[in-house]
Amino acid sequence: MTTGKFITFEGGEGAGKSTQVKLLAERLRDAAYKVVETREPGGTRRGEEIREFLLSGEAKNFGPMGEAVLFSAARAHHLNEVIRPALERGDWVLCDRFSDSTAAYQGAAGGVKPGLIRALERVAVDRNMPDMTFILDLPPEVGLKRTAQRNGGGGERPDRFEAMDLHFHEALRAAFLRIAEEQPRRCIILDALQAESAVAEDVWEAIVTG
Ligand code: Z5A
Repeated sequence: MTTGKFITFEGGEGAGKSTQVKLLAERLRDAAYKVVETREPGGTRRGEEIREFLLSGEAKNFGPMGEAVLFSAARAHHLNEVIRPALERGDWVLCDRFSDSTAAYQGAAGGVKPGLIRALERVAVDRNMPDMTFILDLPPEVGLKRTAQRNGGGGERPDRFEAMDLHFHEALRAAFLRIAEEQPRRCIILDALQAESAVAEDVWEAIVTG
């Protein structure tokens, strides 16, 4: 593990992506690697503004295609400002969601045609696909229960995507599994029903074996 790698974490709500980003970052830092932790949408000041616009539901009237364009614009900026410079320095970049989320949420579950999703990916991401992507897989009802508990027993309003029905979340799960099947060299499916520490062990094993 001499130079940095671009690692992304994908999956449905409450699958444990943010938790695993933190655990892997700690482990890499303990091994003296430089690590940048980031997320999508977000990662830059402008990206966080677009995040607020999208997750508040204000952009919903643009429809899934308009939202896909906004996610992609934020992504292109994030790559230019944060991800590429970090990789050029030799740092590791751990990103909570990336372009597979656009393919799953706006594409498979949202109905934007695969050709349009691929075109957006070519424009926003080009050759900067992740070296490795962990797909954290679990039944959506378990993930949604976890996020409701984390948000204080459901007292907080769900965001634009958390508020979608179970059918949408099941379509998402199937979409992530399909992406992993289509791109087995990049994607690793993890059983996210396991304890946090067990998932973290699976992540670490994949990182060291490479
Ligand atoms: N979106 C999109 O539509 N298109 C795109 O292109 C992109 C994104 C990039 C971002 O929201 C939203 O944007 C997202 C998709 C959409 N939809 N929503 N909502 P976000 O970043 O706020 O939310 P998220 O990405 O879905 O993450 P999350 O809900 O915060 O979940 P998570 O990061 O996967 O899980 P966590 O925060 O690590 O864990 C959740 C809770 O479960 C927490 O209390 C943990 O302590 C607990 N946890 C974690 N792991 C475990 C295990 N293994 N066992 C038990 N409990 C656990």
